[in-house]
Amino acid sequence: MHFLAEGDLVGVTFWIVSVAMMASTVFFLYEGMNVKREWRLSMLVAGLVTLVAAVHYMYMRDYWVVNQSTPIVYRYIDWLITVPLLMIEFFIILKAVGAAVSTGSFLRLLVGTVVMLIFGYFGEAGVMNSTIAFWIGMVGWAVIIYEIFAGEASKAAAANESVRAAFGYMRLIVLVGWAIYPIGYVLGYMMGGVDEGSLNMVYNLADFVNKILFGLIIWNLAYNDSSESSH
Ligand SMILES: *C/C=C(C)/C=C/C=C(C)/C=C/C1=C(C)CCCC1(C)C
Repeated sequence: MHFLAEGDLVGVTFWIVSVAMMASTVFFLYEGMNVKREWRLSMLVAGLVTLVAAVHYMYMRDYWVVNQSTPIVYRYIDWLITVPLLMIEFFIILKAVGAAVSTGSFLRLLVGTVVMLIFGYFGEAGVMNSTIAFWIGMVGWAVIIYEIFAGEASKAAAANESVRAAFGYMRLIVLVGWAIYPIGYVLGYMMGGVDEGSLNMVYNLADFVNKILFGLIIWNLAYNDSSESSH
């Protein structure tokens, strides 16, 4: 049997995030029952993101505790499911307020996501040169940033009073919160100055911000919009 050791700081961060993901899931699903009908799907998806992450974090935590090395496969399977779900949120909140965005816009986000993650995986798993993989992955992220800051989805959000602020915070997370991952990658694989433990703590912190805080922003939007109209 392998249990978490007192001195395993990285293991402790895996543990904390796995429990936080579970608790957030309950919170999002529970609150989803109290908001206006239009916001229920957004809350459900926020809860699915943290649920999927909670499951992977249980495995990643054990993998780390036993092997003391990066659970690359679990990490990327998790991202491959949760990142598209986070992208879908941009469209669901627009839809909740009746703004229409084309499927082309959504497809661009999806393609950007897949390119970013597949090449990130190739780089981390040693399938290809980590620097080349990194730059191709960066192009994928750039496509996402363009779409939500200057593309169709951003224009639809700008034209709508009730989602404008939340959309702004959500895309700030994609710009700033998401930047933590490539920074960790550069430090861990390209500059060689960071060990696996530190890289995992960076990724764990990033997941906490980008999944839980992101969901809380959506909850805040849904909550305010629901209480305004309840009287
Ligand atoms: C919940 C998980 C999230 C939001 C994961 C996001 C992951 C990224 C933004 C990864 C980005 C990367 C690049 C932009 C370049 C290549 C290396 C990656 C995959 C770390």
